[in-house]
Amino acid sequence: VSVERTLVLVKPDGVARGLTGTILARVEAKGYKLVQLKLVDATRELLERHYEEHVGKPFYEPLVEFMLSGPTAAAVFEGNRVIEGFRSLAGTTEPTLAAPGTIRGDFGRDWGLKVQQNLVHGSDSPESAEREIGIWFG
Ligand code: YYY
Ligand code: MG
Repeated sequence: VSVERTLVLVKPDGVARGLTGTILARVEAKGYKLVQLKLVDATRELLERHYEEHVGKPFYEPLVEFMLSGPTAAAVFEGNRVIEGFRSLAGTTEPTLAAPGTIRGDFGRDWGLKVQQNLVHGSDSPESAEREIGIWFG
């Protein structure tokens, strides 16, 4: 087995729509262990660090503005291959294309160009997970 930790965010759209518990419950029901949890009013500084790899891309500024629009639920989950496993639960980035049965596929609205409103974030590698958990939980 390969026990990992991953950062899971329920983004401001998910919190505002009252889906925080529903989303976290799916991850727990899969068998992953919730090890940290808090509600965060993200700052621009925090988001610049979190989305460092996307600085300069066309969607970067709207993404940051969206993430500043309300609180985010930040969680750390632990489990065997949870990094890949959570991304599989989340579904692909664009909610319209995300498969039914995934978080984004079941709850994501078609926001047209507002791809950033896709409910959740999950770390994409062990290195990203360690970096992102440090940013959100210190
Ligand atoms: O890891 P994931 O969240 O699925 O996608 P990323 O490529 O890391 O992009 C981060 C975030 O940026 C994505 O969740 C939505 C937003 N975004 C966007 O608004 N427009 C794009 N063309 C690509 C990503
Ligand atoms: Mg990503």
